[in-house]
Amino acid sequence: MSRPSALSSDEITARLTDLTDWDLEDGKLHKAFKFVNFVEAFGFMTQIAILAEKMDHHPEWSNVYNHVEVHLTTHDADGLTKLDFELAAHMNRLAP
Ligand code: H2B
Repeated sequence: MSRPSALSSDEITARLTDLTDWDLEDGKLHKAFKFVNFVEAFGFMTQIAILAEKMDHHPEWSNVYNHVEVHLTTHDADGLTKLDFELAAHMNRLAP
């Protein structure tokens, strides 16, 4: 399957404006989610894990109790691609 190529910094800046509460950290898309408790946080991660596997595009993330911190990048492209923005949009959609 062909993989998308890395976006330019102009494209990244433009796409970031449509993405609520995400920023860039070390060149990766970054957001810190907070949920009411661990079950909500882990439920979110479970839904995203199923989507990520379908997309064949996987997040870098960590969970501590009700916090989920996410970094998105496309390792194959050595940068950000449209897949990172698609996965970020799914996360915004599924987080309460
Ligand atoms: N996820 C992310 N975030 N970046 C990738 O480059 C990537 C991936 N590549 N998931 C996929 C898997 C690749 O390794 C497989 C072989 O398609």
